Amino acid sequence: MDDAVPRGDLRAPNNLESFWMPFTANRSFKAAPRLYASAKGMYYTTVDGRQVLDGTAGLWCVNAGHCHPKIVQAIQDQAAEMDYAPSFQMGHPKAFELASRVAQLLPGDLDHVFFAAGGGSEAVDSALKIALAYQRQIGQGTRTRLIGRERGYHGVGFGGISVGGMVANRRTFGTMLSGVDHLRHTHDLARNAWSHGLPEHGAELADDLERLVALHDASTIAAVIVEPVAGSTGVLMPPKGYLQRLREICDKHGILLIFDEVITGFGRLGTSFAADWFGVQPDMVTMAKGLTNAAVPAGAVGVRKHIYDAFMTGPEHMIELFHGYTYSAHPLAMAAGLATLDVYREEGLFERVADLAPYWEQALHSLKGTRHVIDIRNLGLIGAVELEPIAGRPTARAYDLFVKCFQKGVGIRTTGDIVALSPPFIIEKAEIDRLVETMRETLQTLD
Ligand code: PXG
Ligand code: PLP
Repeated sequence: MDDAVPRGDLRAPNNLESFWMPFTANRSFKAAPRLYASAKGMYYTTVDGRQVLDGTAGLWCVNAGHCHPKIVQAIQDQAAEMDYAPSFQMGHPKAFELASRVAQLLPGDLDHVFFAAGGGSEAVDSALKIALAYQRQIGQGTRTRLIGRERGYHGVGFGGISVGGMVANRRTFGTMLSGVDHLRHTHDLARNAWSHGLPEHGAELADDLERLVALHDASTIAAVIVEPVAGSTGVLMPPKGYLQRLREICDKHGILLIFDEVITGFGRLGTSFAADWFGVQPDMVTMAKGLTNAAVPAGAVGVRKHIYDAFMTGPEHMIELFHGYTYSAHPLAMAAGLATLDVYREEGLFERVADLAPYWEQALHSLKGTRHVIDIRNLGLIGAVELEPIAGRPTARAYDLFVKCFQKGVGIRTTGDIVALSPPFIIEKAEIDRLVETMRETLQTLD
């Protein structure tokens, strides 16, 4: 801090210290910051004027590419027309418009949409609360247990970390929600390494749900939540038949199935939702990220008709669900969402993902045999390159790769010793080549 400016003075100078950065090694970052100043299409520009190819669509969210003129315009117009309107006992037209557009896009009778505010974490919290309230609403109030999966990521709210299964996100935060249990994860390099698309082995891991039913009894279980494709933990594809089996077991026992589609929703696999790609109908879908192309924070839960209907019973003047956020259905988010859905359709971006997926698969798998690489995974425009960890120094090798690629103008993301890739859908084949070649040549030079 500049001591010449006293505390409480609005002219405080800029410094890197005050911002406690999320999910960041703050001290390393502040010693050698990586700062983006602007973005357009596939590229960020750093504060020192370097272009960086965005291999991760921000954090899996800028599906249509950065600063799309149509989305920018919609947000600017909305900010000038109406900055904010409450959604508690009031409304504004774009919220209803976006809900019906999203409902149309969702599979089957997922025809109602609840808007969260900030993103996926709030969407997940909302879905878990709706699941519990629904069971009570239909006279199944003993069903209070929530089931997640090891290695799952469902954001950082207390609900999300409770059903989530990433140890570092949980271990320092006390007891979290009670009455939660977890399915085993499906990662199995011994049987499934080098799979193209879905792995062959592991559908039987869905039977873990039967084991949990035998342990706790179905009458205590409200819902199961899984990512159809696990992202944050390092990109784990569901084994062939796994999600179908999970659906069957949920049906058998009256358990709601929630797909957390925060990263898979809005075209990432080449279909509107992963539920479409897998042909499995969940009871609820959580979404965020691609909903607004990340230009304004927003999250939502898609809900099947019978769930919504179950709440529409008591006296009509009564609030049916005591849940919502100040910024649920925020006008800027709704405007951004409507423009985003227009862009996806007009530019055929989901189809583009489906068309690019085979090229993406070939390009990524060409890294087989490259130094340190022990597995490669792909589906739609998602990719993962798993590295052999340095003995005694987990994550160090992947972090090194990330920093060196950034210096070469290529943005990748790592989690543990896994590189996770998820480019905007507008990526060109030459840019896929550059992403892969930069990783290949950098990996050869790493310890
Ligand atoms: N569910 C899933 C499946 C997610 O992937 C969330 C919930 C939480 O969303 P918010 O908007 O509250 O962050 C997510 C978010 C990464 C990465 O690098 C992934 C996420 C967020 C940040 C980084 O894998 N996923
Ligand atoms: N904390 C306080 C003191 C509040 O008054 C509110 C909302 O009115 C909240 C938290 C919740 O904020 P949000 O609705 O933006 O999640």
